[in-house]
Amino acid sequence: MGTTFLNGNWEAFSQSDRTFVEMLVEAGQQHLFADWDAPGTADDAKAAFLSSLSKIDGNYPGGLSGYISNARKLLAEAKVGGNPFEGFVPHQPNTVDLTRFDETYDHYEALGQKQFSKTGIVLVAGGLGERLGYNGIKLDIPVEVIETTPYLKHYAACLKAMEARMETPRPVPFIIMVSQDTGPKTLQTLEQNNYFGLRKEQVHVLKQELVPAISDNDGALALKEKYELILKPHGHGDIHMLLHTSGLAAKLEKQGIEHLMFIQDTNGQVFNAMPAALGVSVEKGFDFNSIAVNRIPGEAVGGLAKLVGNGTEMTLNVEYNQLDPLLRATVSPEGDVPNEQGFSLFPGNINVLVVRMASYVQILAKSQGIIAEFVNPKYADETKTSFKKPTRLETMMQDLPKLFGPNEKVGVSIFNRRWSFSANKNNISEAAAKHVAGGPPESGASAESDFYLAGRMRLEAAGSSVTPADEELILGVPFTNGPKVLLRPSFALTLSEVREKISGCSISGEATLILDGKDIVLENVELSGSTALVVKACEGAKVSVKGVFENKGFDLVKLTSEELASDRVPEYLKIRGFRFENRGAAIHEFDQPGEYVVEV
Ligand code: UGB
Repeated sequence: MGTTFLNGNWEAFSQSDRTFVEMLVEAGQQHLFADWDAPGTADDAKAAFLSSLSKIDGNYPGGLSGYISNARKLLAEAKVGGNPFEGFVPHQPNTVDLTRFDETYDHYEALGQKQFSKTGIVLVAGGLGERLGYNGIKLDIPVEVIETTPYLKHYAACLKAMEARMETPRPVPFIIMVSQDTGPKTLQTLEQNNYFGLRKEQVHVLKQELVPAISDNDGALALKEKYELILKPHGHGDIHMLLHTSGLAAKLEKQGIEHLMFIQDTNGQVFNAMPAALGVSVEKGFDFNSIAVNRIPGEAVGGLAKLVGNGTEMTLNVEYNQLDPLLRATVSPEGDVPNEQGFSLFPGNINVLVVRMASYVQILAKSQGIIAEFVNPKYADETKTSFKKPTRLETMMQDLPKLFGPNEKVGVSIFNRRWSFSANKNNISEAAAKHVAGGPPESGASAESDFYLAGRMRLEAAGSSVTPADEELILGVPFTNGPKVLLRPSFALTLSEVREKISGCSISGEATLILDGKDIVLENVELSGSTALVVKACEGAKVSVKGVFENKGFDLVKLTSEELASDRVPEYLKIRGFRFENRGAAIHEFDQPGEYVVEV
């Protein structure tokens, strides 16, 4: 090949470098080498550039040439601007309503619990959380600040609790997807905390890589400067690729894992829904079960819809801005209209997914784990010939059913929203603005408020009397300061367990109840005012608690404007605007097996 554009560097290339560069030139990437300095100048930068290209080539199934040809195809489609749902008519998906705690809910929880030993948990945690603007990884942020439990610790505790409920305990595989932004800190947190009691071998950290940005419709890779590509995130759909290329999905299937549950980094509620969602997947034989919430028409949350047409049907997440026009163009001239309860027929996707391993592994093998990539170029003008800034291919984990055939079953399990989803994604001012606009704030304070709410919901399901404190606004974000109920996963993972362990209790106002340990039983316990009761029992410690407790408990202290601006105040407090101070909570800890009574 003609190598004059390489300005004499060709001679210095190894044979494998030559083959690689030839491949890139054939794929239309000659510009990457066009301005090269003569040999002797910037040789290290050239070598580093080639090695970064080669690393990217190795990471993507089909290599860089595959990435470039996928980009060209998708960019050509984007230019035409066709309707991705042409020929499809949206219908209500196949749903299971789990918004109420009734016999159906118990039934699915019981089924789900039996499935714990055949389930793995997949946590996608490669995102930086730019909307939150937190200096650090989101998994390190505490979901509550009475005991300051980081999200990762909470998730690990849920896995340990699943193991403790198996007939023959086995470690629950825990797959964590990280990125170059989150990887080192995630590993550091795991190491420093001894994997939060999990076995190191059960934790599989997979790293997603960035992909090259593309500067034109021909798939030209974009340069930041000479010898350096612009790289961008490829999206949370990378998890499918990594589970395939690492061989982990296939390996876990061989080890008897039948379901994987995919979760996000800051949704502390997700394990509330986990047992029942698993139960639904088992009983209904769903290959893909989307955990969803009721959604008000027009709400900025993707809607789950069964799309029927073109001789096929598929249940998919349709972004809210696409759903309404699709409805208007097909079955509903008024767009997305509410049902009698005020909800859309198309439940909201919260990106918690339960996937059946057998079909998943086959689909990964067929697709090499590249799940429905898409491109979203911002064109410079109507000719759509150039972009305002380089774009890239992206993929989303919820798009897996796009690869399903007629035999794969997709269903939707609808849960109470605040029970199953309350993420920490927005900084205080954005959260306050969202609240004013009538939407969920999804911030540190609202996530913490809902974390306590889930505890109250469990108590109520067990027949306790629960009277909440009034909701207040802290820096414009709603927060309910009680009762703050933390029934740790060790204590209960299902409603029936709470019923077995708690009877005749009453809790009100700004009181706090924290129970951590499998064998704690509460009978006729009363907590009111700001009273706090904390009981922790190790394995083998059986604790029976009775009586009317009274103390000053935990006091909510709002941060002053000086504290909010101070470097000495931890950022995890500043993102919520308050902290708690212990003014005399009753704390009972039992770290030796035995039988104990706490009675006042
Ligand atoms: N994530 C990764 O692991 N890698 C990435 O490259 C990107 C993200 P965001 P997003 O909860 O309401 C999702 O940024 O993508 C992880 C759904 O697509 O918090 O804007 C990241 O660490 C959307 O349909 O959310 O939107 C985090 O754990 C809706 O459900 C997770 O992916 C929306 O979430 C989500 O990333 C929502």
